[in-house]
Amino acid sequence: LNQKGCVVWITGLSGSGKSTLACALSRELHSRGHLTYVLDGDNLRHGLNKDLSFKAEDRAENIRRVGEVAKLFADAGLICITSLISPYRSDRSACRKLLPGSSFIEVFLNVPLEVCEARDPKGLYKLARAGKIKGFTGIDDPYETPSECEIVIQCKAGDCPSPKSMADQVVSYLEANGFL
Ligand code: GGZ
Repeated sequence: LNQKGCVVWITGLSGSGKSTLACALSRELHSRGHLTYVLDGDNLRHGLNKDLSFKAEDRAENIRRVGEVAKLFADAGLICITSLISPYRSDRSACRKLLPGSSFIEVFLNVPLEVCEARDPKGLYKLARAGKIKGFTGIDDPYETPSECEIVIQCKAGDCPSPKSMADQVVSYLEANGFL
């Protein structure tokens, strides 16, 4: 395996397309012969992190655990792609500190709340607006916009890049920085 491991940390609102990007990126990297592993927040909350709620301390613990696991994959030389809302800057920055050099690559999937809410693939925004889910990110819990991210993927209403073109943006960064 001739590959420098790293963590591609995708952050953004619920419904911003993090899992879709993670999947597209993973496919693209596989097709180029690279080993990847995707850690998806929503999936992990059914197993490793099923003891955790969405209150701030539990989100912090969720992100800490995933950061530690991502570090293990990166140590093994894989490109580990994570997709968690990871709404708090301090939690993301703690994960960054776990990784050596420039091998923590933060990707902000910048999709306006209105767009995510209009998509509402699981109907969670609707429930949050109705007060049936409390502490929902973007509604009554904060999302802190990244200030130190390596990549910003911009999406405006009615004008979002395709999953493939989002993945290509990340691939270009990985190439330019010696990870591929
Ligand atoms: C945010 C919530 C909440 C609350 C349930 N706030 O879009 P989804 O549905 O499929 O993925 C979201 C997932 C968020 O899990 P993460 O582990 O990524 O969150 S964090 O990084 O903040 O720990 C969403 C669903 O869980 N979900 N309740 N209150 N998202």
